[in-house]
Amino acid sequence: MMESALTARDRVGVQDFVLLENFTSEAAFIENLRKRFKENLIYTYIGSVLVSVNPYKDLEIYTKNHMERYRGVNFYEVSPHIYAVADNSYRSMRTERKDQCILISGESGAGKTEASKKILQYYAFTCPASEQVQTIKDRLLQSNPVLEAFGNAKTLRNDNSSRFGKYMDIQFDFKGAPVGGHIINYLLEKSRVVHQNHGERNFHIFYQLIEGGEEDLLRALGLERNPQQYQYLVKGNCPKVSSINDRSDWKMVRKALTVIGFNEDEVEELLNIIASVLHLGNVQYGGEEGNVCITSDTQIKYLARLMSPLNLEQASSARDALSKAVYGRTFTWLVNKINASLTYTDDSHKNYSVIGLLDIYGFEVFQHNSFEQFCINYCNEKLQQLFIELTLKSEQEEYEAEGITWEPEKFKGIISILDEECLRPGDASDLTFLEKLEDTVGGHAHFVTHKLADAKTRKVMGRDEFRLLHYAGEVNYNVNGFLDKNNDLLFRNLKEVMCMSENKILNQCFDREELSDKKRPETAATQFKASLAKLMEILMSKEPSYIRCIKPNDSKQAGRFDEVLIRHQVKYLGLMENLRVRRAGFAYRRRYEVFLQRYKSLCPDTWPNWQGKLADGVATLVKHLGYKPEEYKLGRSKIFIRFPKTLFATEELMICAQCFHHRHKFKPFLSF
Ligand code: AOV
Ligand code: MG
Repeated sequence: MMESALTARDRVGVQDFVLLENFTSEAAFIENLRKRFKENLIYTYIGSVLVSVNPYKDLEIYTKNHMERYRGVNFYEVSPHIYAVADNSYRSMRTERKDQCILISGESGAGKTEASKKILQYYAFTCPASEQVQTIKDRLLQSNPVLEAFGNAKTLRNDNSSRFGKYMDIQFDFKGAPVGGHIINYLLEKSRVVHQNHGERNFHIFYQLIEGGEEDLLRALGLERNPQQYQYLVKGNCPKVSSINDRSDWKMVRKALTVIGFNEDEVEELLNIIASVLHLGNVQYGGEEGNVCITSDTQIKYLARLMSPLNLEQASSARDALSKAVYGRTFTWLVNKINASLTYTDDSHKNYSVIGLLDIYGFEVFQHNSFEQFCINYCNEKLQQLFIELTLKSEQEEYEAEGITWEPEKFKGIISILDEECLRPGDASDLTFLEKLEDTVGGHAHFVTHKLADAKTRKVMGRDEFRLLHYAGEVNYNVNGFLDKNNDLLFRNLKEVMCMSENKILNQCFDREELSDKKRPETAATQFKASLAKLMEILMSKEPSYIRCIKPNDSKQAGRFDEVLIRHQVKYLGLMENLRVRRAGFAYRRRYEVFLQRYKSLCPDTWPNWQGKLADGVATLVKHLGYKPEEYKLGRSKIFIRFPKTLFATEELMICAQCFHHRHKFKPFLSF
């Protein structure tokens, strides 16, 4: 039924925070998010930045019809959507001939991976295609289930948590067709292969294979259809997840591998590796201290010979190091294989433009945080820093004054001390690393340890922990295992065995040259740091768009808007500063044709179509609307409006007109 403009806004809020009357009020900001969330309007803009709140339920807003609706349409003509961001980047790439990137950020479970998939689907559907291009489109889409199977896992924060960082270039030819792609992966959380915290799982692929693999296949791999049989799958005591169907996922992954171009032999070799890791995990040791042997006789014999001179702990950790290396390298091999399948060979298409999609692992805090969380949170901090530099520069000082940033440079200090301890012969240990940290960064306001803490903090810190105050919150890191994980070493003789493997994939993963290389390989943290520095360069060379994902609650539930949690994210994502920057200067600018198209019905002289020059049409229109000279300026191709209230008034006129006269002729602006 008819609804006045005011009640419409009351109900669904404003679709661009720039239109908020009380734009400096955080409460008003959150209230607007809440209203929209209640109406299933999960997307809202801050200018061109898209804020997205995870609905935790399937919404009917990703259909082909929706994709059609956003194709080639200007940002502000339709309600906020991730498709609008995708389309806008695409059009900028085509018209301005500048490479684009879409940066998706937010904490673990906020919806980054889903967002990146929706963008890819949008391009696959809306971009032109020939037969060859169709193959690339299919492969681009199918790379997701494969990489998720091998690189995602259930954590306490997210049932499908990315355990690696991913940057994907989509390459477009001069016709705007996607002709190729390239993926860069960042530090996979390999430790998950051998250990999972309570309530978490190993990587999806293990369960998919065991639950979904055909009888013959499992027999050939010597696997039983019961995850509880495998040491590497029981640590988290969580074999089943209600939101995950391992069996149907298996079918999907199996098909995806074929689309990507795996032949039967390659699939077999890949699965042999996955099964070997499970078997390896079941290798148990016994015997006297200092001379243990393998007690499970069905297991691979060579391990006995290789690992006997070790004590129980050393033997187990050598075994686990092998499992991690095998899995980690296989993952990288998989990414390379996908990249090869996405390489467009036609020379005439060498000249392409690019849209890059960044989907990293989000900021995360657990009861127990280790080296992996340190790296993940460091990565998030870097990305946040980039966002501040590129969009909030004018507000940076205030932002820092609020105490919510900590330059990622500080991490470098921690990483170099960690490296020093890793290289130092003698008594270096996780605890000496902690002591060194106390000596060197101990004075920093955002760093504290048990020894340095005040009485209150000390109560919630272990003696083997250090605490960092990140932009997104405080995290206690337990130093246990930091040195080993950073060293990431594998016994030389195990490497030798892997080099001799008949499995073609393993053979490519373990290169003989590595054995003769005398140089010590770079530590994990240093490699990661370098790869992130390169990533920042890539991102800086492109025109960025931002999607800021918000997690509405900690229980993965639909419809629950946890205000405390959301306020925290609004704060640390810098959304209020973002809004302030947008509002500074002319709040609102729009191209003449867009402005005229939208509001032409409000003036008899411009309705139904303005025949003359666009600028004159806009001038006629605003005059009719009673805009005062100080309220606006006409540029070469755009109108600039100084005060949002002017825009409110016009928008409200529009909504009234829409309600009373042309309801179905216009796309609503303030209502969905
Ligand atoms: P993340 O990528 O940000 O976390 P995901 O994209 O995996 O988070 O989202 C987590 C879960 O939230 C998904 O598995 C969906 O169930 C749900 N979800 C997210 N976005 C949507 C949406 N637009 N519509 C419906 N459901 C959604 V992490 O990888 O853990 O940092 O590291
Ligand atoms: Mg993810």
